[in-house]
Amino acid sequence: MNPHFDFKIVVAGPFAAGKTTMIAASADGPLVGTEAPTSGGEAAVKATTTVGMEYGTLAVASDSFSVELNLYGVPGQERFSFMWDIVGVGMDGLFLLVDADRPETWATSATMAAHFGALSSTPVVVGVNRASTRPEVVEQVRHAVPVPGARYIGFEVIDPQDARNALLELLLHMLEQMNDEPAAQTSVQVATP
Ligand SMILES: Nc1nc2c(ncn2[C@@H]2O[C@H](COP(=O)(O)OP(=O)(O)OP(=O)(O)O)[C@@H](O)[C@H]2O)c(=O)[nH]1
Ligand SMILES: [Mg+2]
Repeated sequence: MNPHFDFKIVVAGPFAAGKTTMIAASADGPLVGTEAPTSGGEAAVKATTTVGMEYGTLAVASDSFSVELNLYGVPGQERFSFMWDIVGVGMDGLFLLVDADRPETWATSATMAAHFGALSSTPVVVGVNRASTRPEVVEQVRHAVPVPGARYIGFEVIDPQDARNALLELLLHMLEQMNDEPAAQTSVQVATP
């Protein structure tokens, strides 16, 4: 029987970057969420915001092992930032979201990367939402949100296939770091596409 691994991935990023949308799109089942109505200026951006933590899972298979990715979303709003420390305990990888269309939020993405980087030196993928066909924006983000050792990808959080592939990129990054060798030959796919 193939070995099985459980990994904890934290999905972080500024308010309205698309964290909840990404976990809902990529998880195997419905996510466990903590949405509440937005208030103040945020209400003009969207109707609800994550106030606690959200959780979903994604099963991944390969020829030689199986993996359960446990996806934990954190609130983007600074006033809930104490949750970042709580949710970050024991994380194996960080997926940091950046919104390609709101460069005014990029500094907040960088702040969050530094916050989680201080908690743990796990592998990081910086996912640039709304940038699957805009490599030039991904390059801009690479400079504006510098995260040592991170991989940068452009994708769409609302596209389940795209969101899952982005998470698989982080998984490969994590496996490489575990084995200290390139995982280019490792083929992983979602267990139930
Ligand atoms: N059309 C479109 N809408 C998007 C895309 N990405 C995000 N959205 C929308 O942008 C909003 C993102 O909201 P959430 O997923 O709640 O963002 P979040 O990062 O979880 O926000 P907080 O938890 O409140 O910090 C939602 O209204 C999404 O439907 C995209 O690529 N295309
Ligand atoms: Mg959310």
